[in-house]
Amino acid sequence: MKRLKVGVICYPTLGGSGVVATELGLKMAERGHEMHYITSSKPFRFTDVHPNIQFHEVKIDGYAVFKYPPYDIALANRIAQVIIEEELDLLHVHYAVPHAISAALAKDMANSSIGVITTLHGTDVTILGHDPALKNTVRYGIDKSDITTAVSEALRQETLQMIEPNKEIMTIYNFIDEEKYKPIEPGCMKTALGIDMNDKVLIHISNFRTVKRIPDIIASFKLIRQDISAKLLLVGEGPEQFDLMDQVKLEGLEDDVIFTGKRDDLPELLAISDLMLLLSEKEAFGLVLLEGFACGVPAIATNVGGIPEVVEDGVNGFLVELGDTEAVAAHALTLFADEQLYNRFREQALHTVEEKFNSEFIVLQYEELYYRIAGLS
Ligand code: GMT
Repeated sequence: MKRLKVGVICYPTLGGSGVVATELGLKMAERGHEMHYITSSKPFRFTDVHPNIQFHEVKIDGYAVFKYPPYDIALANRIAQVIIEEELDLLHVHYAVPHAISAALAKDMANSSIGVITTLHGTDVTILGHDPALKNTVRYGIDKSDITTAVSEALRQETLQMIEPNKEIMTIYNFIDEEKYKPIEPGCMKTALGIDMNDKVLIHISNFRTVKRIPDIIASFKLIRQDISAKLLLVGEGPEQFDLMDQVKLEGLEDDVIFTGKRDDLPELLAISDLMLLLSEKEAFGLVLLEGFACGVPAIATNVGGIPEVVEDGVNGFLVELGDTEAVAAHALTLFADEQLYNRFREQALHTVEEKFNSEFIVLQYEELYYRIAGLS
C-alpha cells in the first residue's frame, strides 16, 4: 500500500487528546507513513523522535495591535504551507476547536481538496458545545471535515444530540502503547515515596481540573483510610492543586496523601498501585483507566460519559454514581478484603486492554480511514 503523508494537528501539552495523537502518530510512523505534526511546540510524549515524524512549528508574534494573538489563523496558515510543501495526502485533526476550523481555512487558503479527519475527544463537545458561542463553531468544524470520529459511543451520541451536525460520526476507541504500559516489578518505588510495604495504594492521575472531582477522591480515601492502612497518590498538576492541598490538610490526611506532581514514570507508579480512582463528572473515555488496566490495576470510576464502555461494573472495576463517596469506599474495602476477587478483577483489567482496546486493531481502523479519506481504497 502507498506510504501516506499525514498532517496531524493536536494540542501538544498534557492531556489525553495529545497522548492519543502522539501514540497514533508513532504507530503510523512505525507502519511506514510520514507523519507531519503541525503544532505550537513538540508534543510532550515525543521523547524519541522517529525518522518518519516531522514537526512544523506554528509561530506567532504578539503584535501590539492584537489583544489576543490570532493563533488559529497562524495555525491555518502553517497547515496550508505544509499541505503544499509536503504534498500531504490528508489531515488528521484532534479536538474540534479550533483545530477543525483552522484545517477548513487552511484547505481554502491552499486551494486544496485534501481530506480531513476530525477526532472528537470530549471536552471539545461536552464543555465547549454547551457554550452557545461555540456550539455552531463545533458543528461547522464537523460539517467541514470529511469524517469525524469520537473516542467513545457515549461521546458520539452526545455530539449528535447536542451539536446536531449534518455529517455522520463514527466511534473509534482510544488505545495505549502496550509496550510501555504493562505489569512490571514494583522495584523500590514504595520506599522512594515513603510508603509502607503493607499499605494499599490508591492512585488518581489527571490534569487536576474541576471536572475530575478530586475532592470526591480525597473524601472517599478518607473513608477507606478509617478502615485500612493506605496511601493515595495524586499524580499530575493543574488549576485545582492548591485547593486540594488545603483540603488534604483540613482533613488531616497530609501523611497519607502524596502529591507526586507531573510524572513520566507512570508504569512504575502503577506497578505499586492497587486501585485507580476516576470520579469525574464528565469523561468521554478516560484514557488513564486503560493505562491502569494495562498495568493490572482495576478501577473504581463514575458511571458517566464513556467510562462504562471501559469499566465493566463488577468485572474489571466498579461503577459508582457521581458524588457517591460511600459507595467508592465500600467497593474499595470489598476488593481489598477479598484477594481472590481482587485477582479476578486484575486479570479482567488486563484482558480488557488485550481484547477490546488492542492497539493493533484500533490503529488499523484509523489506517483504513486514512486510505479512504486519501481516496486510496
Ligand atoms: O480532561 C482531560 O483528561 C483532557 C482531555 C483532553 O482534551 O485531552 O481528555 C479528553 O480526551 C481524552 C482522550 O481521548 C479522553 O480519554 C478523556 O476522557 C477526555 N476528557 C474528558 O472528556 C473530560
